[in-house]
Amino acid sequence: MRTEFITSAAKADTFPSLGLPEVAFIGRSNVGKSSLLNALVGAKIARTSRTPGRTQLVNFFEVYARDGRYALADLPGYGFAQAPKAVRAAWAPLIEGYLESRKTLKVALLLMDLRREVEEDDTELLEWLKVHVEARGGRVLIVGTKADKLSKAHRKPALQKLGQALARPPQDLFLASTEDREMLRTLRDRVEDLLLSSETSTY
Ligand SMILES: Nc1nc2c(ncn2[C@@H]2O[C@H](COP(=O)(O)OP(=O)(O)OP(=O)(O)O)[C@@H](O)[C@H]2O)c(=O)[nH]1
Ligand SMILES: [Mg+2]
Repeated sequence: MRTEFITSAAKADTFPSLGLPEVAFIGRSNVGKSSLLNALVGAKIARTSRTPGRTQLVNFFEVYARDGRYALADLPGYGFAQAPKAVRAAWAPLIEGYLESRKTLKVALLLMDLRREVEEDDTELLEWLKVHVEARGGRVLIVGTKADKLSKAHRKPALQKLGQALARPPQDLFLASTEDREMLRTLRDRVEDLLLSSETSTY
């Protein structure tokens, strides 16, 4: 598996036309989007940071996997109160522009920190994903991140609680930790299956 950085874009009209099925990493600032992307492809290719709200662009990558090629989109995080007003104001149109225009978006990963409660902006985002992604036949998976920060016994219950709060079925819920190969493999297999299987892959 090889991954290449394609480009960064600040506006929908500069998003690249890749002609590949795409998976997007979406979620609150600092939830671990860039880290999970890196862990899934096994390369330090997306920039991560301890300071929330750093990624204010959509970053596109191309993956050459055993079963085919696909694209990854690392999106900027939302819900960071300390971000400058201009940054917060730019977020919604950028994400909505992405969701509206990205016809190749097959899988949206909505990342949620397992240790946090679901908040209003999370449910609002899920509504956008239903309207833009699911309505077009794409899939939305919920990923509970930083599982390593919880004891083993608390992981599944925390994930189930997330699923209930967001009203999503158990088969669409995944645990993730950048340190857990088994979790990463399970998630990657599911995502690649959705992206590359003949029924959904028309690109
Ligand atoms: N313990 C643990 N820490 C993690 C994990 N994933 C990410 N982190 C940490 O969480 C912080 C934020 O990670 P990022 O991947 O930059 O988060 P992001 O969602 O891309 O953040 P923005 O781009 O700012 O929205 C970093 O300090 C990471 O090291 C994980 O699975 N386990
Ligand atoms: Mg990031």
